Amino acid sequence: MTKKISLIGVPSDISASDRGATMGPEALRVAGMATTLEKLGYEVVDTGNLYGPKTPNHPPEDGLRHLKETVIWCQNVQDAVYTELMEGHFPVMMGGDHGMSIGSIAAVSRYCAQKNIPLCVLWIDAHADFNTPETSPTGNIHGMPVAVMSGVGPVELTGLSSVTPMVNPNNIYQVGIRSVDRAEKKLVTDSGINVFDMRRIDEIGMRMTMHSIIEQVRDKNAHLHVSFDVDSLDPSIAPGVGTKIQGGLTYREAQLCMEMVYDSGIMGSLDIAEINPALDHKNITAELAVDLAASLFGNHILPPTKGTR
Ligand code: 4U7
Ligand code: MN
Ligand code: MN
Ligand code: MN
Repeated sequence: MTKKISLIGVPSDISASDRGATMGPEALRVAGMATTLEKLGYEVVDTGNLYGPKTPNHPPEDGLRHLKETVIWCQNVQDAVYTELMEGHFPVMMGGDHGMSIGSIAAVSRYCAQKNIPLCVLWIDAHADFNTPETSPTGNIHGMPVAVMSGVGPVELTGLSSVTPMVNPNNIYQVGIRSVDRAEKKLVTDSGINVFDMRRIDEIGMRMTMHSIIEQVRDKNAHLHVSFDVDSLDPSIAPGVGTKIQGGLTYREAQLCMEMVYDSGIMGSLDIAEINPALDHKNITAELAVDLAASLFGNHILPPTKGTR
């Protein structure tokens, strides 16, 4: 992993239902994102916040809310992320609602095509985010990015990258899932994405879950993009999110997930999405996200001992 990290703020709630994720990047800064990573030995540049249209709060049109505005945000994210990747920097997107990942993954898909390496995505979320305008109960585009990157959805979004689909659905790995809408279920099942839902994590544990995912990504010699929706965490430890679903990842499950990703050495880019400071208490959700990000970048309790893991 490169030692140069570029923080990119995406202060948008354009594709969410609740307002407030616009304040997510600042909450992560206040929680010490840059200094935490610097202490781990990285050179960190905070590139500041991207700009985009303000949230008009319109109802859905043809099953989509704020499509035009979301496209502009995602184009801006795509440009910034592609530039950082081509510079050899590790981009960390500080969201912002999860719609921004359409932009970041569009960029990563172009970067991987350029370098001729496969792309895998680790999607850590309570939700499958596989809705389409036809299935979505809300029309909110933050519930659609996994479908879009798989090539399913409005062409304004699926066509944002020159690579289609942006990611082969067999290369998408979901962890933490526990809320899939009625009509979304069939799409998820038919898509071929790999879903480790909460029941499966209960049954086999986080260690086997991550072991299995990491082995597969390693075999594919792929770039791993990690997209971390903080609503994957149990709402008792991460209340600052719009769509709280009980039965989420515990503190230790989440830490182990991040620690194992770091040890694998395969992560190449990261989104931290859906922190909503308007719904948080004393910034604890952003602080937890920074704590977990530290593990993703190598903050071990003790240095790993050979042979024990
Ligand atoms: B998030 C929802 F209906 N499925 O599509 C939808 F329950 O990025 C929620 O994972 C989507 O936070 C949540 O609107 C999107 C809803
Ligand atoms: Mn999400
Ligand atoms: Mn979610
Ligand atoms: Mn959410």
